[in-house]
Amino acid sequence: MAGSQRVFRYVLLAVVALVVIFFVSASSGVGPGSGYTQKASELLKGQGSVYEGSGSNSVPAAGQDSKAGSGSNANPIDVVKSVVAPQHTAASSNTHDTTSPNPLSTTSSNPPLGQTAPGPRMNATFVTLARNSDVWEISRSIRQVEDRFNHAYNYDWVFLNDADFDETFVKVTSALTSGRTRYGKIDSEHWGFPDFIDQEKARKVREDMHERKIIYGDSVSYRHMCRYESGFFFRHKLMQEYEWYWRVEPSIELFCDIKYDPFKFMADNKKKYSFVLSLYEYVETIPTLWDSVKGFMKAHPEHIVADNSLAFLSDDGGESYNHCHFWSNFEVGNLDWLRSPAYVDYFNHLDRDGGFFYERWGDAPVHSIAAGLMLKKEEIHFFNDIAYYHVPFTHCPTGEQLRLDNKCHCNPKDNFDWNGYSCTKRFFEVIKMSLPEGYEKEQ
Ligand SMILES: Nc1nc2c(ncn2[C@@H]2O[C@H](COP(=O)(O)OP(=O)(O)O)[C@@H](O)[C@H]2O)c(=O)[nH]1
Ligand SMILES: *[C@@H]1O[C@H](CO)[C@@H](O)[C@H](O)[C@H]1NC(C)=O
Ligand SMILES: [Mg+2]
Repeated sequence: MAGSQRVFRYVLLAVVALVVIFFVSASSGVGPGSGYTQKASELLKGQGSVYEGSGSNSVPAAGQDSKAGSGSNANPIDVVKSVVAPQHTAASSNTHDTTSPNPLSTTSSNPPLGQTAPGPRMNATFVTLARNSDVWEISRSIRQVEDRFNHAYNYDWVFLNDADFDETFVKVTSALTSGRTRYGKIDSEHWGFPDFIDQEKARKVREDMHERKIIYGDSVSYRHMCRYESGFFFRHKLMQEYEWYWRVEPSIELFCDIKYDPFKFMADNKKKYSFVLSLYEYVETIPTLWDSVKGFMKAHPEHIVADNSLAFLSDDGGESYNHCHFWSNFEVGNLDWLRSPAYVDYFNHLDRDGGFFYERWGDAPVHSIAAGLMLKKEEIHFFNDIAYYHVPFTHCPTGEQLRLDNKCHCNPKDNFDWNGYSCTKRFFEVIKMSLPEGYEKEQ
């Protein structure tokens, strides 16, 4: 009897094993996981060809839309999405749809994170300046912007680069975005040394700044980037098509849901420029910037607006600069203002003085000073409810209820706003706005 019991145990074990194998193979064959595996391997294949240097991996210059819809040059990822979509609808009516992994689902697309927001859309786009090597860092940023806001609004996203974007960059970024993606190459006259710059003098400055260990002090490309963001991105052919922009850099974080349209908020409230973080600029990078600004004010008094926020920039009525600026890695702003004669005259004046190359002027103080002198106070907006991180600073909204209502995941202790190195308190004073309720307890 002992022998037949053992045989029975073996048979039982074999049956159990077969059942397990059956379920595992069935679910991995058609489950959502397999869709992703396929997509991931396709991406890897694509990347491989880029590294092998197939020669045809560059995107043609400015003006290419990657999400062209149903045309022959349609994004392969969009094609995948549209092919599987109807099957998904059919599967979701099945009662087995709630298991995970779902053995009956034949789709690889996620249900939408939220419904599309009703109402009008502004003439607006996200804009990112990036290198191909930034692809994974910008992917993190895009994912957060989409999850926290754009999945419901589907605004376009313009990517700009001084080189051609490669296949991987285009594929990955267009897969992550809910709106149309567009890829532009920067004209060489917008990215390079103007002819009036003395190369020898500029080189000596870089060597000197390198020795003094000034951040990016020896970098040529960083200077081109700062000059481009100061004076040219809004004039790019692709950007000419929009009235509003939202700048996004690699490796940023958004900590709260954004449940309304910041572009529409700007338009409805007659705002032209906005910020979330402000601070004092590193003086070594801009020793003569204010001299150049004073030269501009003298040459173009007609561009200086009466009800400006000079008091945010200067403690002595404009004699000297206090180095306060809005951090420009986040900006929601009006492109028509940047393209206005006032701003263009301002940029040209600064550019002629050479400080983008003979010093290391950043686009943040350049934009901020323009906003402070050429916009009315009330045209500049502080977005307390857009929670944001760019190394090394965090803006975590003041006000616990606001943070809870918007599902924020930042630590309020990390908020930089009421820190002594922030200029945000000064901004509140200048625009005569009372500080947010409870700020004392959150500093
Ligand atoms: N295409 C291109 N983009 C650049 C270059 N240098 C910087 N950027 C972009 O310009 C922005 C600012 O650069 P980043 O390295 O973040 O500077 P930081 O934030 O001041 O430390 C980011 O969006 C970068 O991706 C460059 O040489 N070429
Ligand atoms: C969007 O704004 C740009 C720049 O102001 C303008 O040229 C374009 O006609 C606008 N598009 C629409 C649809 O309003
Ligand atoms: Mg950055």
